[in-house]
Amino acid sequence: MTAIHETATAAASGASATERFKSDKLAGVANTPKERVSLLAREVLEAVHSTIRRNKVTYDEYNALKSWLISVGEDGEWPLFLDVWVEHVVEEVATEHRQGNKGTIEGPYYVPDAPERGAAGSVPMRPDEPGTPLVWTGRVTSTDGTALAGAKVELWHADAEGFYSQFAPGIPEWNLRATFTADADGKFEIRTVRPAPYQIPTDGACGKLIAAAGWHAWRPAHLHVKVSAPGHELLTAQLYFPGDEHNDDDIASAVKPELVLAPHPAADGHGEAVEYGFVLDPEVN
Ligand code: MBD
Ligand code: FE
Repeated sequence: MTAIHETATAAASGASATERFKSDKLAGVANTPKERVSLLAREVLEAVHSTIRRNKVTYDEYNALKSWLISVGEDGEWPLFLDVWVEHVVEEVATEHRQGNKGTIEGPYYVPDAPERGAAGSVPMRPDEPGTPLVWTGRVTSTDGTALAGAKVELWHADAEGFYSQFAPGIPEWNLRATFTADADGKFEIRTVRPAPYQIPTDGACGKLIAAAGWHAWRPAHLHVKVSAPGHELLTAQLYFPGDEHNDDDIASAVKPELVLAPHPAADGHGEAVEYGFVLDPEVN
């Protein structure tokens, strides 16, 4: 299509994602006992060893793996690889105690501090932003039903061609990214456009694995959100659209039935409207 898409390479998106994933993440595990590090590292290695033994992995296969792992780093695709094939289980374990909203994985393309839009407004978009207009109304409550006035709803999503601002080149900064603040009743109203199904980059190391294994590279169309309120657990989720052919075979295994929206034609005949609210779990101290 345009030059924008010719330059939206895996290496470019990967480099941005790697750059944005700050190295200070190690601070959070500074007090981890050696015993736990040893246990986790040993179990992962044992799983690799047993795969090699069971399947009689050859030197050619070992060398291909080694070369491929090197290229994951060179292409900046560790964030993509981990978020697509590992994060969903971490999310499952981290949130299994919750009574409130289901969440799902964050993925590689969140950027904090998106422009503020108050309780109601339009996300930043280009004047000719392609895609069906979508008006989304909802309410943020605690598990006991109380409205969470002032709750933050951070939204980010791909455009109608599957590209994320700040990661694909040629898209204005903050395009389709915004922060909303729930009103006194916990309510918000978001105007955006429907995103497209998303194909993860196929020209880098992750794409090589997908092609070599005969998998597909698709995620269903999705809206990403982080919903937060004082005294409550941060909810990271994605919302999906009914009937998307990839809802049942998301490459990132991140779809849950509770996260599928039910949009309907807007009353003014212009695009679609949808209602979806969030229930946050109080923090346990
Ligand atoms: C995405 O947009 C995404 O949400 C995930 C989880 C992985 C790759 C791209
Ligand atoms: Fe995404």
